[in-house]
Amino acid sequence: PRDGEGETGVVVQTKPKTKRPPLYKVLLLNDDYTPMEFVVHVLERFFGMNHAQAFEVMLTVHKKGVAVVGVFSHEIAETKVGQVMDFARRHQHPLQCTMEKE
Ligand code: TYC
Repeated sequence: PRDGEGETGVVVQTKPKTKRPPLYKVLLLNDDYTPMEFVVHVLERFFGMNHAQAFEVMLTVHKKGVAVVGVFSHEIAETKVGQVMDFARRHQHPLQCTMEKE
């Protein structure tokens, strides 16, 4: 019999099953129109970065096209994406923010 199976054909619990919830990366995408200062403000406002960190991450997105700006539970990641997309739309900037499973 396999580990934990005994002679009954029934698999009993082998591992303690405390599965951590999956995590999601929140990504910020570059574009040609959103002002740099606006992106810095977004990173400070929604991702708790200080000005220097925010400026650095903004420059990374500007140069590389995309960067991970945070890793969160599904619910928090969805909230962050929604907040950024809504804020950008209200200011008529084409800034894009997405999430993907880590
Ligand atoms: N590329 C933009 C510019 O030159 C700045 C920018 C940076 C836009 C990061 C979006 O996620 C972004 N004004």
